[in-house]
Amino acid sequence: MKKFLTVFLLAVMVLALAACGDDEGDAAVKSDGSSKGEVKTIRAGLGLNDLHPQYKGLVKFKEIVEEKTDGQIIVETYHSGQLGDDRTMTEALQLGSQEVTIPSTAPLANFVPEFGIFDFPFLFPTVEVADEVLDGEVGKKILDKLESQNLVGLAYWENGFRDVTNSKHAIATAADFKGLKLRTMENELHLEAFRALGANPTPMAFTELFTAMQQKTVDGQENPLATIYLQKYYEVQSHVSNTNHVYSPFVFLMSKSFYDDLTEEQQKIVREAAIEAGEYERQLNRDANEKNLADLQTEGITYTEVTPEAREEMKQLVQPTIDKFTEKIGKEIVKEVYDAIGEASK
Ligand code: TK8
Repeated sequence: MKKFLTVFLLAVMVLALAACGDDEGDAAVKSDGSSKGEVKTIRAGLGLNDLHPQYKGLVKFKEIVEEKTDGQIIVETYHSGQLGDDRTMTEALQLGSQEVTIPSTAPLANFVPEFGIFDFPFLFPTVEVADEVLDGEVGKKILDKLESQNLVGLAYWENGFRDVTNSKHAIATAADFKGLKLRTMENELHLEAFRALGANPTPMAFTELFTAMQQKTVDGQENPLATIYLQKYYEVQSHVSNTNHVYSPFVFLMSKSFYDDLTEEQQKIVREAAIEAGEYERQLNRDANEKNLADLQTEGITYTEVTPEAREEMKQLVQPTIDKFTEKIGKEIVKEVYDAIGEASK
């Protein structure tokens, strides 16, 4: 009996040691066999699918970070709303149950109102001006406001100039918006701007959009060409117009609690990787614009060119919305953005 107990206790000790050994196995081991310390995992979720430049940019971020940290930080990538929509993933970052998401600025206006400025219709004249303003002083000032929401904004990426699609008729002038049921992002300003154009807008999470168009709950939506083509909206929409009514940035968001737990060197690596991958993503998005439009037409979508005069009329109609939200968000910061646009446009 005594012998049995001795063997049993020995077996228990061996198993306990082996179990401890497994925990050690979780710590990354460098090529020379030395321990890298605890491996940190970034769960990065996107709303768009894996064909979109946004996902390709995230893969670039993953490659840079895993290489530069020698595997101390690993990045798990999720697309097509697998982890939720922009708003719910942003809330997950605040709670610390997810580490990265890259939403459009529009839903972010619900967390930091100043992001609403980037939804002012016809704000940015070109992508070059947008880059200079967003990557400059006032863009950084607005990113820094995320910290009060337990979020860190590491970089601006590109969603792009937004165009309207619908399943009813061509949109050439503001009058063509009349009565159209258009899905907008969950943002007061978008809603009011499309009401001012005569549409009948409804806010909806991106993850519900395709089904809503399929079931004719909405007649149309507005997004950049890459999204319209790569999410196959040509299957449920018959018309697209180059309204270019808003230039949408994405924001590379990280959970502040996760960021604060990184070493200074790791913080530098993830910040620089988000910027480098963002430059890559912006270029991918721009290079594909012409082909996306051509491919949409090949798939049977009717393209309508909006004339400068028609766009000017749209600008007049949405000006009261811009004036109202300038008051709401704050005249000073809005002026800073417009001044930066003026500078960058010279
Ligand atoms: C994707 C969204 C999308 C946005 C929208 O997560 O909601 O229409 O333009 O890109 O952020």
